[in-house]
Amino acid sequence: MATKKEGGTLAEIILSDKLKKKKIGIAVASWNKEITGKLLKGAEDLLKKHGVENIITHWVPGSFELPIGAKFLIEFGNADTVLCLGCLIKGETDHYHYISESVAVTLNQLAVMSSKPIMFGVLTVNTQQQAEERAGGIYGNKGAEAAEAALQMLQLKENIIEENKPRKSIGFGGG
Ligand code: DLZ
Repeated sequence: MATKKEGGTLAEIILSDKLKKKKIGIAVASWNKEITGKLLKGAEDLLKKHGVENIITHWVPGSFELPIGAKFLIEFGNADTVLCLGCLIKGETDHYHYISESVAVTLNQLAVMSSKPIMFGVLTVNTQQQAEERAGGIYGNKGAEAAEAALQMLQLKENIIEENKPRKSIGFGGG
């Protein structure tokens, strides 16, 4: 059972200038483009609302190619985070299961191995209508939610780095 998302958790957060300058990569799948285009728009609108301008977007053929697209964006595009946007609609064969499982697992591995937030903004639905409902319809826009989660994770990373910076001792001599 899907739940409607009530408001964004980032609504009250003002991003620091440092966070606003982060490079946001977006890998978006061309399959089901009428849906993924809406996810992309939702993500871009949310990022711009928070003052994030450094966005690089690249299209990949289908959701199966999102992990390698994300890796390219990190390794060669120097992205600080990557939003992966796709739409898998269940068909008559098992194709959907192989792709969704492998994409979810690989994106998480990539995030953990690179220490960079990689967002799973991939709809896995049974029908076109369910996809529409999650791409700016009654269940919100999962592209915008992926963007919001990325900002939250970048903020968390910065907070942890800041908290663990070695402190300069004032030092009163005496070795
Ligand atoms: C082949 C395929 C199928 C059947 N369905 C989808 C889909 O619903 N959503 C999607 O993003 N991609 C689909 N693809 C394409 C695969 O993701 C991939 O691009 C091809 O298998 C080539 O590797």
